[in-house]
Amino acid sequence: ATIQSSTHKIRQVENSCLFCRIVAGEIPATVVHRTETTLAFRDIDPKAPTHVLVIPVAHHADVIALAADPSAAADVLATAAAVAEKEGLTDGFRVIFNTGAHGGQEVFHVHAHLVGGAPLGPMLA
Ligand code: DGP
Repeated sequence: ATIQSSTHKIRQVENSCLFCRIVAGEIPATVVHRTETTLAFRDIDPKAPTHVLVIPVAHHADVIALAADPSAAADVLATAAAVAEKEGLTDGFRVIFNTGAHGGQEVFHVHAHLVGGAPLGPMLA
């Protein structure tokens, strides 16, 4: 399916994809930042004081697919950095892409978890 964006470019939407539906406004989310190519919204089950998901508007299943679109990958990282600044994460944060079964990925529209706002402890506990 395709939908019109605000700048009238046609973009690809996967109707069955939860995060495409959030982009399309069909499912509500607490949006904290938006660009032409990215969306950042609060995780429904936050694991830290700040837990924001940053996604490309265009559907890419995982970080491997995102890496094949360098412009979208850079935009996702730039939005993560902008949200970290907006959220006041001056003491640091993590940006995590869970990938595949061993990575614990549950939603197959690539998303960066931006987590911070408290000391996060060792990553591999
Ligand atoms: P992952 O395991 O990396 O695929 O993480 C998926 C994350 O998405 C998980 O932390 C919970 C979050 N999530 C799942 N469904 C929704 C939703 O409908 N809205 C929001 N805001 N977050 C969601």
